[in-house]
Amino acid sequence: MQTTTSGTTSSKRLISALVFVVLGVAVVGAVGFTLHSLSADPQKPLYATKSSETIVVDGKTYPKASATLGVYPDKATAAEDGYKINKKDYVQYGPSTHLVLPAHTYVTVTIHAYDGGEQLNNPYFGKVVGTVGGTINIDGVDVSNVASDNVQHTFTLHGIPSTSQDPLFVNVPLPQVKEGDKGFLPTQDPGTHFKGHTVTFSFITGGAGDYVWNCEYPCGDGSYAKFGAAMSTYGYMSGKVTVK
Ligand SMILES: [Cu+2]
Repeated sequence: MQTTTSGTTSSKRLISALVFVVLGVAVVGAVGFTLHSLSADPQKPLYATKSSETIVVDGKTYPKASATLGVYPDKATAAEDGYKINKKDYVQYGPSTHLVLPAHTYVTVTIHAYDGGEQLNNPYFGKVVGTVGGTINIDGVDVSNVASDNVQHTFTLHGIPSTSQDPLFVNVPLPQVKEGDKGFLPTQDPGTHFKGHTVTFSFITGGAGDYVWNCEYPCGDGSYAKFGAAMSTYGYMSGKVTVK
């Protein structure tokens, strides 16, 4: 009798120990999975297309590469360019917010920008910074700044100061598509079928490194002084740049 009782008790103990271990593994797994999905790329990375051409800048020869992005007021407009990548109907960059660029390369980025806007809260981000020649090309015209009340979004690429990777800072203000009573007005830009602006700029990457970019125009919803929604959700107005 004594033996049976003690046998039952120890098998109960064994079962509860096993349940405890299984639950522990499940909790660790769930936390790991959540952290992994939070840090994962929201879209497939966009690799810049390498060219066989080279270019000489300040006496140095660089290989060339290019990438094309779009900026859209909503999911439907992104879908018109073939990008069905995001769950939320926010303003968004596409096709990816993670760019992968080759090191020590002259990178040319083209952005088709289809949104309206209001006023930058920091006029600094209306200035072009860090591009070759200090300019960007908007619908065929080189400019070095966009008025702070004419910006729809910015592409602002930066990294933390570091001894282990080269500095990289690029700020590109994108001009607004003007709006009338019935929505967006046609533009002069055939590159976007007269629906947006085509903005082209080039910069030179250093060595391998991890950088981030974000939009500095407050384009979120009304919460947090327009820094909510698209501005506070990763993968719409913010992303990564990997140089390798
Ligand atoms: Cu924005």
